[in-house]
Amino acid sequence: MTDSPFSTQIGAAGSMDPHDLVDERRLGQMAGAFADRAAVEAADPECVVYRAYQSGTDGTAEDLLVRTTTITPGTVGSEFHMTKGHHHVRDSGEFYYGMSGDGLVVMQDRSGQVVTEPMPPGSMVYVPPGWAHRSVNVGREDFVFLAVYFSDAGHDYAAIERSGFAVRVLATDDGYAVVPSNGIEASS
Ligand code: M6P
Ligand code: ZN
Repeated sequence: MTDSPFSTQIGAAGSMDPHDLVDERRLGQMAGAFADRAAVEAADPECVVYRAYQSGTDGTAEDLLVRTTTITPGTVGSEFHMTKGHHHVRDSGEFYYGMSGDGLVVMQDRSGQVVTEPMPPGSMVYVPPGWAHRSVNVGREDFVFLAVYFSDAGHDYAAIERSGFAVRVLATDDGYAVVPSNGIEASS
């Protein structure tokens, strides 16, 4: 819990100074998120897929957290680098703000309905309560975004690890395509 007012300086590349924690996710830690098993095995497990800086720590329902996430550019097979994706343990909303690079947010409610929203610099996306969310770097540079959510929201990865999102975001000759996951071999 953060019990005093504070401020932090956010850099263009997503750094936060000061910050309370840095979370770095490497490919080897999220191999199951990507569909192409052979591509995962051929890739460097130490490759950093994203890095997040956070201010404020998990605390009471009244507290908010702010977090920047920088997703590196790249693909695993033809699937773009992305976050694992999660529901909140306590259904609650989240604001995303696109800072730099080309991103896309994939959101899916518990009935399976999917909505994707591009997140160019300056855009704000609202993730309503009950919608799982995953961010994808669909560009060639770092994709940096800022997130604000309740500090007691919690990350529930289990449902996404079990059945995944209904769509995947793949690289194409002229950008990206959002395609149904059906028929794409899942690696977990
Ligand atoms: C955003 C927020 C964080 C989340 C991070 C990475 O910054 O939604 O809560 O941890 O993205 O997403 P994930 O944990 O699903 O990999
Ligand atoms: Zn969230």
